[in-house]
Amino acid sequence: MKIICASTSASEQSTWCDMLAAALPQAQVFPWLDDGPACGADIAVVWHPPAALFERERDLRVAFNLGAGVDSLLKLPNLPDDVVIVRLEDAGMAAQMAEYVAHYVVRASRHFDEYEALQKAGRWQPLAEIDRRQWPIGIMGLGVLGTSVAQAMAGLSYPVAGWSRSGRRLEGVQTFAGLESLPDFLARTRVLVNLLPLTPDTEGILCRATLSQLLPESHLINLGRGAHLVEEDLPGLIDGGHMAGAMLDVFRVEPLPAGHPFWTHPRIKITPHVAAITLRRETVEQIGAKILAFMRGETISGVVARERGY
Ligand code: NDP
Ligand code: OXD
Repeated sequence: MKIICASTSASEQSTWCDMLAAALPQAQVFPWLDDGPACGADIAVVWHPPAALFERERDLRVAFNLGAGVDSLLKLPNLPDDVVIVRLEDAGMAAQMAEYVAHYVVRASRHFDEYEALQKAGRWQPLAEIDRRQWPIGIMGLGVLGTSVAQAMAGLSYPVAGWSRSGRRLEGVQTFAGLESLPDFLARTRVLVNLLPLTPDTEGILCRATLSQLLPESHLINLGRGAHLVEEDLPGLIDGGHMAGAMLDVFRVEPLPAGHPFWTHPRIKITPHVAAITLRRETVEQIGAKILAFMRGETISGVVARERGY
């Protein structure tokens, strides 16, 4: 069994190689080298690999993505049709996503920003009690991560709805299916959480036309990909008073360029694509087990449907 590992930096790559070699002692593990020879790998483990990988390594049967989103991998021009693409499923990311959303919603709905300001002013002043009916949360994408967020927020008694292609059902969550139901889903939502994969169908889906259908004083939490959001549309919706604020983890250009208006907008909070970090131990455990199952000819989960784009 030969595995080639390609990641975004030499040090990242060498950590993944060491961990994969320790988890799969029967495998030969090779780091990607820009000017190296082909190593005849049948398996690739990758995060944003160079396009040349799939030109040089002609024996590949399967590529395991070191993340949940496969948008950049599927865009590689020379990705062979017969290489199976497998994405990461949860591996510790679902709990992180739930924490991220809970942090934002609880902070906003329980007035924690105002209490911070009151403390600075030396004032003891209880604010209005929470009315959870005023905080309907809508989650776009009810997959592995969206489901975790939906269950966590429903567990905190917020009204939760989820929107997906198939309209998959989830106990305690109102579900909506497909484009025709998007207006109804948006019209009942005050906190919109995006956990869609980036595909030709979802690019630019967070724009003036959709965001202006949200309830007044709405909030956006974008955790999917930067290209889901038409970035120019957001500040105007907030400054105009229709939206109350946003928390963004992903951007069209990452790192977010210096001088970008999001850096300084008073009602936009940003984090540097860390909403759910790939956890090394859980990831190697998952990919290691799937590699063994794949090589035994077993069916594995997380195989990407190329025609759907996720
Ligand atoms: P899944 O594949 O498990 O779930 C995707 C969900 O999106 C499914 O419910 C699917 O519907 C729905 N969906 C896809 N296309 C459409 C569409 N056109 N219309 C409506 N619904 C659609 O993915 P994950 O939950 O594992 O991950 C989601 C995304 O989160 C990743 O693709 C990645 O971009 C992002 N991510 C971001 C991270 C960060 O740190 N910011 C970390 C990890 C992931 P259906 O159920 O019907 O198939
Ligand atoms: C992912 C990511 O897709 O880190 O896993 O964004």
